[in-house]
Amino acid sequence: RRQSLIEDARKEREAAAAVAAAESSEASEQIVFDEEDGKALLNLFFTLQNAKITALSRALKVFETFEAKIHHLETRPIRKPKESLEDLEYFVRCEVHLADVSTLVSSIKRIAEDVRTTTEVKFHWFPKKISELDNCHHLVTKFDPDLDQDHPGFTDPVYRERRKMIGEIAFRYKYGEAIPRVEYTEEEIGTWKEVYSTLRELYSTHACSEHLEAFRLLERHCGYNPNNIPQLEDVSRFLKERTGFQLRPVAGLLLARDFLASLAFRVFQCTQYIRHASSPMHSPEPDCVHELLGHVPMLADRTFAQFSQNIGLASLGASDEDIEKLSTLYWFTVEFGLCKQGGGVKAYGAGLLSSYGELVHSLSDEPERREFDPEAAAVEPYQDQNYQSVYFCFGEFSPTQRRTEGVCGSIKRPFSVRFDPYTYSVEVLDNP
Ligand code: HBI
Ligand code: NLE
Ligand code: FE
Repeated sequence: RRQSLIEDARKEREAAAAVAAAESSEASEQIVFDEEDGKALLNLFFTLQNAKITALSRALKVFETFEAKIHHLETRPIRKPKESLEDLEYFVRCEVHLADVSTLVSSIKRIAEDVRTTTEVKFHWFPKKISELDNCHHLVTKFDPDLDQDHPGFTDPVYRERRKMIGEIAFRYKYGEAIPRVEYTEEEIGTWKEVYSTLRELYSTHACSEHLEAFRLLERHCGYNPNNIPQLEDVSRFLKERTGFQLRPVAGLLLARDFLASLAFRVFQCTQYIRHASSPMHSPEPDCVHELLGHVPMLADRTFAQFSQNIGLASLGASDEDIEKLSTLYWFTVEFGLCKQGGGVKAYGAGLLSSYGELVHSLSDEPERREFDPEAAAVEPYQDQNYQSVYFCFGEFSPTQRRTEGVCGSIKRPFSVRFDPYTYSVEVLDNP
């Protein structure tokens, strides 16, 4: 009997969804959520004609159908302005799947009058196992060479075509597959060679010891040299052996939420195309130079890998404001961090280690350098078009890792997560 009730509820839900989809005029005034599994807190206010008792039970049936958890249910007298009649208003506060909000509301609208609603997102959908990163592919079109007139490739149709082709690899990619190899053109290898040779000279004086050590290994085992753009599949295998991090291809700048979520599973979303030949010294967007020379060597360090994963774990299901904070923290550490080492200041941020223009700038007298403070770094404004004017500098990785965990720990969620390294999944634990 219970089984058939559930079955009925499911059918009703599907039918209601179909009706709602057909009511396209109504859809425009509703919030559309494409989240599969996140939760919303929904406040509904409505009246029922003549306070008919059958209308009330039909309304309640809707909540049952959508498995809405009712937090509060209240009837209160109101005076309808026109009729100046005493009437009853119903107020329901409930927790419901994000994806069901609009269907639930339109179902109530068919039964009740004067329906008003407010919605808050309780938490966002997030991947629970590594293969679900296949759904974390939402691109930001900010630096797209097809759309952004300031992109150095905007007026270069050959470059744009190439980006599309390499982007296709990422769009088609599914977790578990080998990352397809790209045969880079002579021009692309020329760009790589110029950046590689210049940066390699600078590293000995400008890069932190962790980067230098990993770089030596990459040159020995992973085909890093001025004449070869390493293949993501080979680099991914190397990283997996060192720290358990692996790469997956991505077609450009990702939504911060998706990008950070992958770090929780020790996956780094990695671009495969290269910057335009006309701007080798700095690019505002990630490209394979940035990933391979900046990020990969750092991800080969155990402490740094753990630090990156911690930011990722804190981001799962977090509010938009907290995602913004974690992105900013990520920006001033993983991308543009400096540290004190051997009596000098060195770079460990990938955005510095992949741009010879900014690497020199960051260690010159021009920018402001502040001592790292995680709370301050999580809210410092920044721009992503040109060199930074402020950098945060810290002593070593380990003490910072603990202090950053403080920021990560301050992220408020109605649950906590634990990574299971055997199954590459996260367990979600409800807080008491
Ligand atoms: N997407 N592909 C990609 N690479 C990044 O380094 C990256 C991103 N999206 C957002 C982002 N970095 C950061 O600005 C943080 O918001 C996480
Ligand atoms: N500015 C960096 C570079 O030129 O390599 C890329 C930064 C990406 C956030
Ligand atoms: Fe980056």
